[in-house]
Amino acid sequence: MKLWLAPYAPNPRRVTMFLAEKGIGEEIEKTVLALPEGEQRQDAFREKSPLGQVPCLELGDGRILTESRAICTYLESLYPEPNLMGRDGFERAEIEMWDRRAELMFSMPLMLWVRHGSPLLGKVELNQNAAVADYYRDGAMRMAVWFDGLLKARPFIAGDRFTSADITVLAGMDFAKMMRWRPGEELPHLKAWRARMAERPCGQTPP
Ligand SMILES: N[C@@H](CCC(=O)N[C@@H](CS)C(=O)NCC(=O)O)C(=O)O
Repeated sequence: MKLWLAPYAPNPRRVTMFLAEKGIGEEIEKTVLALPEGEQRQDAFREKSPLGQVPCLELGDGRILTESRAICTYLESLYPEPNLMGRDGFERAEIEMWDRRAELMFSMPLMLWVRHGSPLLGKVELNQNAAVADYYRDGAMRMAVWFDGLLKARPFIAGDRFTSADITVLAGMDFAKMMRWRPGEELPHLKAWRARMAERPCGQTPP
């Protein structure tokens, strides 16, 4: 299998963190694209990933998957242990619920804040808009408070064990370092969770 990714890109990092937690990071061939140079928009790559986005996974038989969560779902089926996405129907749905909340309401707003607000992303987000950056920052900060409250009563995003939902939150939060944001004393539970994540295989993966 081949995986296309890019440095500092949070969605491919969801996959590399997932691989790290499975302990199979070395088993997949990786190709690194330079997003600021527009390599993701070149025809050869678009034939694989029509939206010109990473991550992109190509199987040995040439079949392609894009979308970070879909790639993780497939990898979970190949490498079921340690389980990161649920063991039975209810648990799978519950983890998906938390993963989608994490992605849609927190990590994606964080990513859009960075895309629209960081001068370093000007060659990737070609329509940067400061008002859009502010809008998503405010939404993400409201959700940071919500997740902080959640983590007061549980050790992980989806409950009492580490899952793909933790990876999704971590990917967004680490990307937001580009805006010099990280949870501080005002978000003690999110800050403590981040410190725990740093000790895990996912926390050791390069940005
Ligand atoms: N929903 C997709 C989003 C993929 C995505 O936005 N990838 C970014 C990097 S994090 C990208 O390839 N951007 C290239 C561009 O915008 O030109 C996923 O979860 O994989």
